[in-house]
Amino acid sequence: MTRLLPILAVLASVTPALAQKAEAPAAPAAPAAPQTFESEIRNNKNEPIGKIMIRDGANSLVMRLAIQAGGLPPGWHGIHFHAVGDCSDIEKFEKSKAHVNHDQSKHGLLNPDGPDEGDLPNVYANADGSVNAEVSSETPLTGEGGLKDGDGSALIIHANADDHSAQPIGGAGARIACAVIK
Ligand SMILES: [Cu+2]
Ligand SMILES: [Zn+2]
Repeated sequence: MTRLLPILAVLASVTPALAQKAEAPAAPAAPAAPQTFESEIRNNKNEPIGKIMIRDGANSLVMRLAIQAGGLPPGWHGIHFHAVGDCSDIEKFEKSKAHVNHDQSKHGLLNPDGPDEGDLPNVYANADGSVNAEVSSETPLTGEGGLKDGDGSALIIHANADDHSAQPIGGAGARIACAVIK
C-alpha cells in the first residue's frame, strides 16, 4: 500500500488537467463469448466417472474437471492433452497417442526445454475419489494448433503424479481415464 502513495499523489496533481481534455469514452466492445466444449470422462472399464468442461477465450483455455466419488484413486494425478481423440481402447488408452506437441519440445511444465503443448498441472483426487479442479492452457480449442484438429485430442488422466520434468511423461504411469475432444 505504501508503494502506491507517491503514484496516487501524482495522479491527484494531474487529474484536473486530464479531466479538461477528456473526451467521451468510446463504448467498450463486448468481449466475445468463450467457445465452450464438454465431454464425458471414462475409466478403463468404460464407465463414466465425470466430465471436462472447457471454455476457450481470446488468450487462454480454461478446463474444469468434475469427477464423482469413486471415480479415481485418491491422491495426485498427472493429466495431459494427448494428440488423438480416440479413447476406444479402454484398457490402455494408447490410441490417444503421445502428448499434444507441435514444436517437438521436451515434456514438462518445469523442464527448461519444455513444455509440450499438452502438458497440464496435476489434479488431486479426494479420499472419496472425487475431483473438482480447474486448470488453464495456452493451447487453443480450435484453429491452428487447436485441440479440435483433424483427428481431435484426448484428455488423459494418469495413475500417478507428473513430476513435470522427466521424459516422456513425468513418471505419471498408466492411463486410467480418457475424454475425447473432437
Ligand atoms: Cu498423458
Ligand atoms: Zn508432455
